[in-house]
Amino acid sequence: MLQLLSQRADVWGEIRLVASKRSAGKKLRVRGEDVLVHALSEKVFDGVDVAMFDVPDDVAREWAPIAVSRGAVVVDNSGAFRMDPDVPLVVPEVNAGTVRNRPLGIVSNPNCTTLTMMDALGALHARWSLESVVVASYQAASGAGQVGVDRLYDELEVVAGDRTLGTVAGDVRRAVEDKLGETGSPFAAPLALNVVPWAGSAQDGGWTSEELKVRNESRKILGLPDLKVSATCVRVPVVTTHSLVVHATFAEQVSVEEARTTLVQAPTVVVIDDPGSGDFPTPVDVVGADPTFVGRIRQALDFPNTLELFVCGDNLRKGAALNAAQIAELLAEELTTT
Ligand code: 11C
Repeated sequence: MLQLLSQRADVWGEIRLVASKRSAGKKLRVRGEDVLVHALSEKVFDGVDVAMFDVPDDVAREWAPIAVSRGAVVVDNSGAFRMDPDVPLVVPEVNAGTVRNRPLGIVSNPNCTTLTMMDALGALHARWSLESVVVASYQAASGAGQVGVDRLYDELEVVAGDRTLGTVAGDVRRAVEDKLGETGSPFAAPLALNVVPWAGSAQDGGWTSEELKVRNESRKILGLPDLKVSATCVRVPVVTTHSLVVHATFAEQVSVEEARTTLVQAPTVVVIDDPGSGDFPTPVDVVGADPTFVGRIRQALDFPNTLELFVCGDNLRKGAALNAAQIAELLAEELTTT
């Protein structure tokens, strides 16, 4: 977030940094200046127009209303308020207008997996009515935070150099657990040399919280409360950038050429789709970039109104900090023009 605020247009007078007591007193670099970190308190929000929250759900639930009571509009990156009907869930390229309808003074930033496909699906839905989405995610370790990135690198160090690993059931797990212990991983299984079909917490019916977020948040952002969505979320040994395989069905047949043109014309979507020349997006080529990257656009052979897409997006940028910054900029524009 600090990096993004340093890279984007300066619409902010003062940037005030707030954190827990543990970090208070430190200085962090923002927009070329060393800025003091304040301890979280009610008073610290006085005089703040827009408060960007990047904290766990329970902290957001407690402190967002306090920031609002002190006069700020809150942009919240947690899951605490996303499905509240009085809180808009905003992706500026898709539903920017909803930001003004915020009776609680809070605007939510969507989950990174949902965000990875929203710009592309929003552009297609604006032209052809979307009826259903079946999606499988390939989620990066950084979705689980710094602890996830550290764990992936630690596991990769354990397995590096042993060319026998991954050939016998249980050998990778044993090697990782012997060196790193059986507990302490944010992932449900070893991530090195593996894929793990689990992200988030357990929910009814065998679903994960992440899969339900993709369903519920997509419906809310696209304004389609009955959109049929089915998601399976999978963690892969990638540091940063989530990828999604999207099976999107529309009310009518959509030609690949027209879909490609629509996506190319979408300002924040980049189409890389020449598989014959080996051109398609992959996480290692996308990381650090702002747009949504789309490739492998195909007409599903047995589903006449369905397109298959492979989508990649940096989960820390568009999937989190960038979208939150864009929302804050919408608010800044509104607050300076009204
Ligand atoms: C992950 N998408 O990759 C999650 C992280 O609802 O904001 C973000 C969770 C959220 O693990």
